[in-house]
Amino acid sequence: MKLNENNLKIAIQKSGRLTEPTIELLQRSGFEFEAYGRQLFATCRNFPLEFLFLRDDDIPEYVQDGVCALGIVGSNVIEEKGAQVKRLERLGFGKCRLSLAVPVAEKVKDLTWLKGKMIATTYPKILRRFLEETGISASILEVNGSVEIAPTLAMAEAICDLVSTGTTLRMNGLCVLETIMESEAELIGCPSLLNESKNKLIVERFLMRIRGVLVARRNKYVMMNAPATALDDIRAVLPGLKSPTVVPLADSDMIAVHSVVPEDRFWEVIERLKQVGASGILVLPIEKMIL
Ligand code: PRT
Ligand code: ZN
Repeated sequence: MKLNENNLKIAIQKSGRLTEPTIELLQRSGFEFEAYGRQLFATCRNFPLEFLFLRDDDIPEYVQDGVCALGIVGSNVIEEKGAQVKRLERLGFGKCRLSLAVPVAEKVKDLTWLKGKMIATTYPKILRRFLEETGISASILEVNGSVEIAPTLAMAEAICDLVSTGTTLRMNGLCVLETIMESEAELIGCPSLLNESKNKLIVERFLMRIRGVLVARRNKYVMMNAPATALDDIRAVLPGLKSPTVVPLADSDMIAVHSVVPEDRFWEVIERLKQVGASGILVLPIEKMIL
């Protein structure tokens, strides 16, 4: 298989935590391609797009340098590499926090404890910036992996590492002292390539498809029955994109109301809808949503 030079290229993680959700997002957005095994790239069957499978650490630079027009990688890697890329969209998966953690047994109260201590991390740049901003003079030990065992091995007194469930910290007798940054997978682009006239339209079409899935994931389609007299109250509760669809029912005192409700306010809205008289509430996932 040969790379088609005219196609837009997108860098994605070859094998790791972001690989599966990235491929799932792209396929759900309608891009058809094979993503198996150890191949370096794949061609999209129904869109002028090539997928390059890389180590996540290399993705920001590949996009900055224009080897790929687009890339999907964690905010933590983008920040650590300091790459000059356009941050196009937060993707809602691969969520974690970059945190400072210390031994539970030390009963540390605040950041000043770190003064003069050694902190092990794979994120020296982000950590250095944080220490400068907070005026704490501590040393940084750069390690390549298994950061969490550094305190047990007496290599460092604290660590700065990614945390998601917190299990790894707990298993190593550590706890979070401070969170430095929140991270999730992001879609990034090469500023100069995105602006090239030959790419503009294709990038726009790519973004519309991705955003169609992202917006749909953040919303639910809600249908309910209610007394016609409750309509004003229901409208006041619904945060909908535009006015809800209202359908008369056979029983003339009743109406059906359809609307879109954001996922993050979902239960609050449903509870209030019930309070103002809605019943038979049906909730449906949305496949795609184009604004
Ligand atoms: O081979 P390659 O270089 O491509 O992959 P990698 O080994 O460097 O990265 P990978 O696949 O482990 O992670 C890719 C990205 O996933 C990271 O850059 C983050 O943006 C994101 N991510 C989300 C995480 C985590 N959650 C996570 N929990 N990356 C790593 N972890 C590790 C963390 O380092 C720690 O060891 O999981 C452990 C903590 O997890 P909990 O659940 O025990 O708290
Ligand atoms: Zn990596």
